[in-house]
Amino acid sequence: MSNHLFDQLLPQSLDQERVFIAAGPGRDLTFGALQTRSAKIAHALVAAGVVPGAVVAVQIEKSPEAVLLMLACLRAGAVFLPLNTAYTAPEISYFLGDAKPRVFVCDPARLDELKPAAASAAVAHCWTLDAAGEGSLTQHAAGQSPSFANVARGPNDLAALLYTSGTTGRSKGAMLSHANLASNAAALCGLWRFSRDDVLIHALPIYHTHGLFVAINVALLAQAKLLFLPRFDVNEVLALMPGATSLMGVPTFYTRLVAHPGLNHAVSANMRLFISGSAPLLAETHREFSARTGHAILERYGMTETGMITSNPYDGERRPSTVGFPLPDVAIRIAEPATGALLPQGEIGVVEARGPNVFSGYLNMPDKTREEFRADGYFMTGDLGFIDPQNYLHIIGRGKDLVISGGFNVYPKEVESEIDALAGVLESAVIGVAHPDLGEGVTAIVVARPGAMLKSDAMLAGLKTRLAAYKCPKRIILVDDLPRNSMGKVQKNVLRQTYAALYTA
Ligand code: MLC
Ligand code: AMP
Repeated sequence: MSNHLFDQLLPQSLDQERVFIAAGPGRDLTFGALQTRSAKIAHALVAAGVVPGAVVAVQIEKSPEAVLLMLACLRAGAVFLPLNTAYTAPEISYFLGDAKPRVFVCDPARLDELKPAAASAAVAHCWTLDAAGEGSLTQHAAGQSPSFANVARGPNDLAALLYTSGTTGRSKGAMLSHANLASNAAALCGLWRFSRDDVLIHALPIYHTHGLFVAINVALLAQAKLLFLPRFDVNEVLALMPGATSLMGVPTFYTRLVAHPGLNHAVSANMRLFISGSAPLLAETHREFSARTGHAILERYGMTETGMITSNPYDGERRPSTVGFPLPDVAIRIAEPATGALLPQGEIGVVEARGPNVFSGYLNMPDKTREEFRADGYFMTGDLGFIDPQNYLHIIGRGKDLVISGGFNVYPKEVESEIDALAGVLESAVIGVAHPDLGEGVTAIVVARPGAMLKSDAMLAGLKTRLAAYKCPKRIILVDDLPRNSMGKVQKNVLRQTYAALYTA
């Protein structure tokens, strides 16, 4: 039966012996193994009561088996919900409560800690999978048949649920359909000329759009090979480069590569393409990378809700500080944020996008969904930008209060709420401050209650039990009061100016 996305990613005719994921001795996955081993997992899911449309949530380390699980979910008609491995138990509790998965797969080391969250969300099965591919999931799959009749799924059926933090503090589950993912993968594969000859260094996490759908789906469509690293390590990436053709990364990958003496023309001679996205790439990094390697980094722009929206060209000029042109079938426009009135080319406004890549809405949040779409179907990204005379899109800031640290989004409101809940805190303001490694560093400006003695270390320790480590402030600054405008609103722009040189001075 036809399964829209899976049939495109893994047609039956593939060369079964070819390696898709190279992940070290004994861990490689061939295209044949992708079929047979994902079939076994799909049977295990169905046996656990995963019916079409049911959610399967996972918080697992990166491994080839995690990719098999994603494919198994597609085949079983389930909705795959990957969660950041850094999330704490309170964070997981929210996601499980909102998405109500039938099965939750977590790391065996965290099973005891996370079981109560699963129980209170009435999750039927809590399974485990570790970085080595071991766990109860593997045991459930072991005795199953290596062939599976895929559940029929059409273009509009949901394939994945990805949470993005909300400006109000509550994370929103973006519902992504088979067609959203299939259309984006096909567009990128063509645009970036991926083929069977490609060997892509995969050092990104696989719980976000970038590492999961951009990297894995494009490589699958092209029948390329992935060199799978558990995480980004600059030495390992440089060591793999002579045997690879391409790299996808967040800007921090590139600033770290540029800072390494081993980056040069020789080491990158076999590479054909370096792609950057998820956060702004500094023009300076772009230029230095070119000077050191002869390669112009190709910067593209996207979001969880939309997949990729624009990309610099493969053949034409890849312009620093721009994110290029809309993908085929994707339309973008610049509008006045408050009224939605369209702005003339060159003027700065909110970037809006429409196309087959754009999600269908946020789970359980019809009002929020309506608020973020215009009546004619354009999605308001919340990013501010303009289109230059040569039609390149420039992202120059964000209308939304958001910090992007090393490619991870952190919503200040969520961090402020947790800080404000700490004993002795009167109020706080969280801002992003230019950071040489992470792009922006999460920074908290905190006011104590009268008479309270606050200590940054103790505050951080408290925050780490509640918030994923990447959301925790890199610095906490104690002040007597926060700057406010005449309406009483905290002036974050003043704080950003005051602390602009915090990490660079
Ligand atoms: C890790 N830490 C971070 C962090 N990553 N802190 C702030 N920001 C980050 N991004 C914390 C750890 O918790 C740890 O804290 C300390 O920093 C050192 O951790 P590390 O493990 O050594 O860090 P490292 O592995 O070097 O990670 C940095 C990184 C990684 C940049 C390589 O964060 C990364 O791979 N980022 C990619 C994010 C990504 O995939 N984004 C795509 C989103 S999709 P402690 O306290 O324990 O010492 C999207 C759409 C689109 O945006 O367009 O693509
Ligand atoms: P996420 O919600 O994690 O998908 O993050 C999406 C956000 O990342 C976008 O709304 C942008 O703010 C930002 N982003 C992604 N790619 C780029 C880029 N190339 N330049 C600037 N910002 C980017």
